[in-house]
Amino acid sequence: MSEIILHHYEGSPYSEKIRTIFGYKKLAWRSVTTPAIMPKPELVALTGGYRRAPVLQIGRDIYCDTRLMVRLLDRLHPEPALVPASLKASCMAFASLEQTLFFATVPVVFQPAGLKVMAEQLGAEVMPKFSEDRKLLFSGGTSHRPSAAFSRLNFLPLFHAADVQLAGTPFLLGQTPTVADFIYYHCAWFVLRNSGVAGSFDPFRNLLTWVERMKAFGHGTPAPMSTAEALEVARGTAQGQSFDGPLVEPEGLKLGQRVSVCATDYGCDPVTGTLVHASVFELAVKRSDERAGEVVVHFPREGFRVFAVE
Ligand SMILES: N[C@@H](CCC(=O)N[C@@H](CS)C(=O)NCC(=O)O)C(=O)O
Repeated sequence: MSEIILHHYEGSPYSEKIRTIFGYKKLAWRSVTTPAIMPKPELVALTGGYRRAPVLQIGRDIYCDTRLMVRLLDRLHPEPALVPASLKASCMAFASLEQTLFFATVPVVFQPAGLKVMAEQLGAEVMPKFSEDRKLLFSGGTSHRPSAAFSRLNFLPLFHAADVQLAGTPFLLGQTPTVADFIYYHCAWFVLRNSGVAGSFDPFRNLLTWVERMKAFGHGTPAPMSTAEALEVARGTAQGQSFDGPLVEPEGLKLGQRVSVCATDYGCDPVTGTLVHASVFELAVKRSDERAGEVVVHFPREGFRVFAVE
């Protein structure tokens, strides 16, 4: 089987979700660093337009969105499971809470004390462009940049609830971790890695103990890879990965048709190609790129829309 390649950057919370899952599943992987802001020419050569972080690559198959990556990783490496059958509905409930949690934490980091540290972390040249980039990220989507008012209403209740729950159990849904823990963890990590605002978690002692438990999983075994090498892997792989779930064609569309797929919430840049699979779990589009060759780009069905193009 081809290696798992993760395109990500250090400060990305959703990337930390996947890196920590690699640690929990004890996986070896190749690490390609992408820019935190546009332009991301090599990443876009692989995805065809999708710009968010992280992106997972196996050979010529490119997986967008961590929700799909969680399914893929449980399929390829079932033990330990992120979504055990006995907790499936509970895991889905946490998954639907993920964006609320993330949007509650972003404004905490974007307070003046957090921004100061963030500027040091991102580097003097990136920071001034960051705000403009994120404005563009949210243009054309159904979501707005998370506001301080939203955070004030959600941050404390959501993390207080987790703190209370973690008083009686080592992980959110019991004795072993599930995807619920990785969802909460990457949001907490985003705040805790920023010394300007990390103190926001001081009241939550059980949560802080759990954070140490999560951190102890590490990141598995990463080995660096250049973007050029990742493009070469895509070009040089003939064998594709299997698809996720039985065929359920989207309304009015057929396999083989030329389509565009894009996220509906933010980062809505369309990816255009031939529809090669559609199930209730994923949409897959085959496209050809000068640098990446023929690739198959996979998206979750949820949170993405697909439409015919000429
Ligand atoms: N639903 C997506 C969200 C991904 C996301 O929002 N990632 C952030 C970074 S943590 C992002 O892409 N920000 C813009 C960028 O990095 O260009 C997922 O689960 O992968």
